Amino acid sequence: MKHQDHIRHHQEIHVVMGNEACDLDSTVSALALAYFLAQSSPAARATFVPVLNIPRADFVLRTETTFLLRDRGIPAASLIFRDEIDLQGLHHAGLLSLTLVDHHVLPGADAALEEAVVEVLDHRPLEQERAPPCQVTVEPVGSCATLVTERIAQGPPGLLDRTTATLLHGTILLDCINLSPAAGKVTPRDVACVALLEERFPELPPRDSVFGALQAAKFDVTGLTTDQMLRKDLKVISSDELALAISGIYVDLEVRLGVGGNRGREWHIGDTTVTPKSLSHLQMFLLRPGLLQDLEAFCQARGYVGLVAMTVSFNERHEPTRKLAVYSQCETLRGTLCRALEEATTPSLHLQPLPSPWPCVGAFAQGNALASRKKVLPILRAALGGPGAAGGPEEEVVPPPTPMNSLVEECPLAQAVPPLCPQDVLERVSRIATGQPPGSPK
Ligand SMILES: [Mn+2]
Repeated sequence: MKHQDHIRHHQEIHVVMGNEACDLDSTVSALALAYFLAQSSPAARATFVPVLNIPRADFVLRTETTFLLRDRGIPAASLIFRDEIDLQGLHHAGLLSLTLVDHHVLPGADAALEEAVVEVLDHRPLEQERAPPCQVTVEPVGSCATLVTERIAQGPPGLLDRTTATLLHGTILLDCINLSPAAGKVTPRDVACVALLEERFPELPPRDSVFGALQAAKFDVTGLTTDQMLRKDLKVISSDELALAISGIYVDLEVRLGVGGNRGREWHIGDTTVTPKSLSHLQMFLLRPGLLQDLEAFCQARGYVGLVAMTVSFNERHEPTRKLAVYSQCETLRGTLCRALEEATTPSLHLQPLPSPWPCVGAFAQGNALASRKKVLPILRAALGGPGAAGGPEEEVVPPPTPMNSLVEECPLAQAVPPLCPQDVLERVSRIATGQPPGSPK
């Protein structure tokens, strides 16, 4: 049933929705909880709908999520994205109940939906109190999927199926860095939930391979266009008149390994001859076919005066190497930005100029590898000038940055691809989507 029909038939819609970053935790928490609620709620009065809180066009950027759902046989076509459902309209018609997972403060644009919130499941520090009857579960665990797992485990027996368990298991492992205490994210409740899922479903793949595959998928940009690569981990800073994009760049595994059309190829940058094996991540990015046209189109479409691209890679000892490139068609601005980066003292970036294949791109090795984008942003903001630039707003563009993690270098996708499966997931998701109670004939 379409939601317009719900309005016509006065049928209540209960939406379960994650945060606007729509990371794996938000997605899986929404899917698993909506499915559980649909199965466990007594009357089929409401239809439970998991909503992914991004436009469908951005889903391709959440590569760890697309990987896990594809692997579990859940097609993107069965999902419902934020730009496909009129929550305000449903709410105005008095038909919306809203459960928030993996966040609990609605963004300003959604303030009108506040009255519809009936339940919250979140794992970040409580910023907003809600009065009963709204049910609030806010616990400092590593993953919201842990809270969803606990909730399902406390419910009627037999409602946890293998697909849901696989999704929750993978999400907790990814969020809690494979339950590594050293990473500082895992709590005893996350550990207990992973153990519970493994006990109920002994056929779940080993933790290391699940984590490795998800971690690799998160950073894999194979198949993304340059525009999508630039949007995957994008920040924008602006002065009164100018906006500048700063993108973390991840590199295509296939290109890095020199497979496909790149085997045996070589390029000339300045006096240097490079092959795929000797290419740095930055060079690989700069040598993408059609790069200059893509950069220009990217900046023009969004009103950016330029772009700073940053790469990070890690050696066997997990030590980072950082490089950056400054692109702008405006030579003056490009010069200003490059100089500001070269002359910065708080901190000094220790930049070494690198040969660049393009005159409108300045390329540098960043000797101070500890200076992450967080440290580089204020330097660029000051260079961009204009009143208020020093403390100006820094707009985080959805999706937010993918956290850097040295493991990306060592986890080829080859690991752990569990067998593809099941019809029942498809069916189930389409049941949730079309508003049929579980188990009812199609
Ligand atoms: Mn989360």
